Amino acid sequence: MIFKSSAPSNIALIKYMGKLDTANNQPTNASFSLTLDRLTSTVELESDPTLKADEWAPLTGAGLYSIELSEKGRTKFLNHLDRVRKHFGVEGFFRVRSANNFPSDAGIASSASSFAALTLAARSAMTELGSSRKVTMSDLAEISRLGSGSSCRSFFGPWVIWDKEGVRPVEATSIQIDHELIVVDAGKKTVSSSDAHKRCLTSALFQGRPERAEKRLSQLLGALRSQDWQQCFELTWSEFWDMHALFETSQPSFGYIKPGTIAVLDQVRELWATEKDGPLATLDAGANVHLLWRADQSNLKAEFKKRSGEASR
Ligand code: 2P0
Repeated sequence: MIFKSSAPSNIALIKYMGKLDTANNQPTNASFSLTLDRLTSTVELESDPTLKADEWAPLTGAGLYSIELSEKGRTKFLNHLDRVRKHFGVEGFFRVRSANNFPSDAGIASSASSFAALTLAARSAMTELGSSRKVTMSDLAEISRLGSGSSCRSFFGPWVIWDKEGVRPVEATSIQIDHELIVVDAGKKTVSSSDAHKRCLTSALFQGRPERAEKRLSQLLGALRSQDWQQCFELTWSEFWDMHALFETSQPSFGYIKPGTIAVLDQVRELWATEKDGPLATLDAGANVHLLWRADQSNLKAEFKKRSGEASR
């Protein structure tokens, strides 16, 4: 029997960075994200009574780009499957296959979508294979969080808060968003997100970080509700710099920002300066720039593209 599920990625505007409890992915502060419905991971579980352990392989198929997982990545992924299996109290092993609908060199982290898709596929499998345990979407998000923190936000959308009370969708704004990713560097990260969570705690700037993130979250929700786009831009901008400053001031320091990142950010700020309007910009734990345009900004987006093309000539 084969069980297949897909789940979307998400981009945080207020970042989950720093854990109170590493084993449980308990965050030091609330985070807030936009679910990226067009960027998905698909996981397939094949139940096979002859297997002596779970196995992982890339999934192939139309519209899919296969993933290559490191040994560490496979172990983390299969450990999560085991966690879900134990939760549902079902026996038996699976052949696990996974892929994304975007190329792995597109610079998009697929941990959130992959773990969410694995949790959903595993739930289907366990239910079909005899578990009578009932779970809500919130329960599944909580289980998924234990595998990879940011994945819990992928169970809802479009806007999602993850805080001390759990993870839930929030009616942040009626503004329609057009997400664009500017790929600056598609190479592999030298410091994984999980390590970044640990190392940022060594920064002197970590003092006050949870309070700054919480304050910014409440300000950003206010700005989104009142449709004060410029304020949304300023808050989102400060937030990603806050996170990257933690990286750069860790002991020892590390960083993801590349010259190309700065060039794109300069162009964004230039657009805001000349047009008094522009996209929200944010960075993940990587060099690539995520831009959030309002749906009514298509002309401005075209102008930005034209200017960026001219600047890179
Ligand atoms: C986020 N990131 O809020 C932040 C911002 C990256 C930068 O959550 O260790 O893969 O699996 O819980 O979720 C990436 O970290 O880390 C992340 P684990 P995860 O999206």
